[in-house]
Amino acid sequence: MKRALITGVTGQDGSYLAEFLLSKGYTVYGLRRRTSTPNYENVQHIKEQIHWISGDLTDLASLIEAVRIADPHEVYNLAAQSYVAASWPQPLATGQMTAISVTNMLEAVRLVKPDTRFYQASSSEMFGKVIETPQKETTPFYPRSPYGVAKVYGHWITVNYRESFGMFACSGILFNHESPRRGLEFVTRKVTDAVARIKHGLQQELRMGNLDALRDWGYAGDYIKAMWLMLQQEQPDDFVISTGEMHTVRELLEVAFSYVDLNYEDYVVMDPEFVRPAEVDLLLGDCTKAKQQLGWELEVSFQQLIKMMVDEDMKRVRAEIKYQEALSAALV
Ligand code: NDP
Ligand code: GDR
Repeated sequence: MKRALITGVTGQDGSYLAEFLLSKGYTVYGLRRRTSTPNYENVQHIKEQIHWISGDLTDLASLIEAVRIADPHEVYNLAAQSYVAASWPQPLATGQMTAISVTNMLEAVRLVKPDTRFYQASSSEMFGKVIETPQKETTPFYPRSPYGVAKVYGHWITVNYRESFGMFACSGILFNHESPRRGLEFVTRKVTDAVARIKHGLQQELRMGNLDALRDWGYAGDYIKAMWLMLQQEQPDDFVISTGEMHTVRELLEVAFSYVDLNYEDYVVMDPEFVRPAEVDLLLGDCTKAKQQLGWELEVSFQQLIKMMVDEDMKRVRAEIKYQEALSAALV
């Protein structure tokens, strides 16, 4: 039976990956950091099946101990400060959590169990400013945020450990991927949550930034399968994972609002607070290599993804309203 250690297991990708690996019969170890309020929302349904290990990405000793306890065949390094907009006000914390932490995790593996297969969650944000489109494994990086810069470090240190120490270390360059478990500050979820709240009369407007940005949005449930496939190959390598289709934020608004018969123009308000100091105007991935070498295929389209997210947010908001009504009735 294979053992996997996942960092970032409470996040969007970690929760889908844990489900997927459990369904394949893996023993799953999850690293969790101490927080004042425990956050198990994404993994509540599989919480008892995960072997929890306490640790923090910025604390090498805790990572060494995590690798010692899990004795893993595979490590998926997903944990990071993952919100691009937060990386300008917190550039040093982002550097620690998104860049240096990768070396911490690689060192923990190298010192305790160097034959472990290692996956690094790299990002299309490394491409940043458009140099070539569509972007593929050989496209030069030109990051446009402290987050993007940190991910470039994480990518190259992963390649460096592969080439220096012969470790089975892969870097997955994943384009934006979303789901009903996406954090509420990311644009897709911010929009689908607002659609549900506006439809139920709980919100009157939606304050947004740059509506012209173009993104290549896929479904997280499809993308975590690519992570696993990378670690099942004979040789370690780096792969772009994307849909090969891009849409503007404006199109996202159109799809989400019109799905519940609303017009986004009646609700969206431009707010400079959500405009970034430097923008990545366009991301479009070419994942030919992953399709050919990994046999990876996409299952959920952009339209299906956004509708799935609106459906889930509508359900959640209805449940919240019912709960509030029941609570008020009980207090009367
Ligand atoms: P999330 O923000 O949903 O999850 C991040 C996870 O990292 C959470 O479990 C969080 O724990 C954990 N974490 C953060 N800081 C620390 C720390 N110091 N020690 C231990 N754990 C920590 O991200 P996603 O699931 O969306 O993304 C997964 C990875 O993939 C990230 O590295 C992200 O940068 C990268 N990526 C994501 C893409 C996407 O479109 N989703 C695209 C390309 C790359 P807690 O619950 O305690 O906050
Ligand atoms: P991104 O995702 O920065 O691409 O990083 P995000 O959803 O935050 O932004 C996408 C685009 O939408 C524009 N935008 C807004 N974004 C947010 N969050 N809120 C707004 O109100 C808003 N208005 C317009 C942004 O300017 C941007 O162009 C995600 C993260 O998951 C990273 O961790 C990951 O590495 C990359 O995707 C690939």
